[in-house]
Amino acid sequence: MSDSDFEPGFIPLEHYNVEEDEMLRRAKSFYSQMNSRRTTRHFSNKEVPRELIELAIRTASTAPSGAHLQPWTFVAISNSKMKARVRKAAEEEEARFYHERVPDEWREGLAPLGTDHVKSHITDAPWVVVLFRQTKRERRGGGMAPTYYSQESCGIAAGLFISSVHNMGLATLPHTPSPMGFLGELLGRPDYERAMLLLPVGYPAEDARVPDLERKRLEEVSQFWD
Ligand code: IYR
Repeated sequence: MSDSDFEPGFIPLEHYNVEEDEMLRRAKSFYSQMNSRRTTRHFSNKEVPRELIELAIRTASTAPSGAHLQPWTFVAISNSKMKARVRKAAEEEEARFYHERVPDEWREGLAPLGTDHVKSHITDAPWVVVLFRQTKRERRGGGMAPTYYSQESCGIAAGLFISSVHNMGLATLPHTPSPMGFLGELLGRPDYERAMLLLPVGYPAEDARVPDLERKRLEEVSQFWD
């Protein structure tokens, strides 16, 4: 098939063949690498070059998305004053959550994680990245139009961001201060963007700890119809 056989707007897929035993080797190696990822709340304040954060955002932005609209904005903050303002506002919301709003069964579910309203990771980590989901987009001809499957699209992008950060040897934590409206206000985002995740990125602290948790077995998370 020559290039001219393609419909306008299409180009040939660049795909290279991988032998099956090499596939298995790569699949095992990637699984092992990802299985070593843990979420910690303890970050060092050691600096991280901006280029690494840019690469994590570029990687996240390779995610497939509804109608290829890429309905996300990653706001990366290293400015100490802004991190302090974000932390203060997040802690105010979280204090209300932990002291007033959290239902008993949710409190039970959180107990093994040892979380509370104190969010030191926001000022300890050298970078805080906030993922905003775009519920609308600017239309080429002017005016606004919807985005499609933006939750799914941003969820996939977040997964790629987390994988990229882990793969480069740094740590991150998907933090969900609730409600998150304050982030759009503080960071000056348009009202059609909704904050979805706050991700501190940095080196884990020397004495970083993680809860002693296990992952579900394959049989618990899958069903096969061979
Ligand atoms: N947003 C709160 C509570 C919280 C909720 C879940 I679900 C977690 O997995 C962890 C925390 C907080 O960030 O502390």
